[in-house]
Amino acid sequence: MKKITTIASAVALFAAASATAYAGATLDAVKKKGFVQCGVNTGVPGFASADDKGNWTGIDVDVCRAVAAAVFSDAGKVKYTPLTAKERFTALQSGEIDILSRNTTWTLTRDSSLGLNFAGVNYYDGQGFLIKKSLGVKSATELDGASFCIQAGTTTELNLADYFRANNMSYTPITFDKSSETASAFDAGRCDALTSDQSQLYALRIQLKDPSSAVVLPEIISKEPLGPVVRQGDDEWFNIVRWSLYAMLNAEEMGVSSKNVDKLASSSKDPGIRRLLGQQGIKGKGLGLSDTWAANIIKQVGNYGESFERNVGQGSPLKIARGINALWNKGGIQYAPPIR
Ligand SMILES: N[C@@H](CCC(=O)N[C@@H](CS)C(=O)NCC(=O)O)C(=O)O
Repeated sequence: MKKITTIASAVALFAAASATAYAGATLDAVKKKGFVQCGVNTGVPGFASADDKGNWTGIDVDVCRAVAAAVFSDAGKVKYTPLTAKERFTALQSGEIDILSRNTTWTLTRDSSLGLNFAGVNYYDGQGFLIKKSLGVKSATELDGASFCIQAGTTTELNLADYFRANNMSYTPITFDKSSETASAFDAGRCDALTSDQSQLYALRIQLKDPSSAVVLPEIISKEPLGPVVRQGDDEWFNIVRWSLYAMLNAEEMGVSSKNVDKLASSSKDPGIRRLLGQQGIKGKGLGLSDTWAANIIKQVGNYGESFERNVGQGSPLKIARGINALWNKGGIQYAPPIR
């Protein structure tokens, strides 16, 4: 009995010691190497994709850029690691990347037993279906017996199984590791339908040989809150990632954008704006950052609305409406705690 107690307390001590040793370690390591290593997807337009010069853009990429702007006053200090759905969590757990910002759904399992922490939600999504127009189907409930092109290692796989079981229908999954493979298999007619987060369906559809040959069905069968993820055990880094996103949301709410941030920093008398831009209040102290951490994010990356419109909204080929991703006071559910 005594032995068991000793082993148990040794384990507890080890856990406590490693948690303590880890606090703040990521920020120190990131500062030392001079960049943020960010895990992104292998290419989903609007979320993360690289041009032929290797420049990455997308709403997920903007989270990485925001953190770099907060830490280094330079949004360009990011290196990207493209990851498939199956590879992403190991890359974060092993320390290969500092942040995973890859259309990743916040779930209980991932937030707890994988040893990870979700720092917020940068896009509220839900799972949908893309089908060939020629199938003549109007609703997902008519898809009994259909085959689905689907990506391995995703919540998509799990939700599809739940949906078909709940509706007493059968289906055949055809799984792939990369979205490009999933999309070309669908294009080549290897499956009746493709299912993924709805935003990604729009991104995949524009990559088809004939985008007008496919339609997105109206059903949304799940909740997919997508957001940046960090390792458990480093609260300082977790806070930096979480508040980098919150700074973008608060900036939109206060009407502070990349265009007016300099002017407002020097002339605004609004106490909320002054706190956001490091003119008064706690400034960068709580996060261990410079006083202009949020101003740097807004100037170099933009506020949340600017990032949304540029990457997935009206300024992008996807033209996705803000919908539930509008701010809480504009009919949506995007909401950030106050900076004070
Ligand atoms: N949000 C879901 C799905 C994420 C996912 O991996 N979706 C695919 C479907 S398009 C994707 O982004 N693939 C990009 C890639 O292979 O890099 C999850 O977290 O499991």
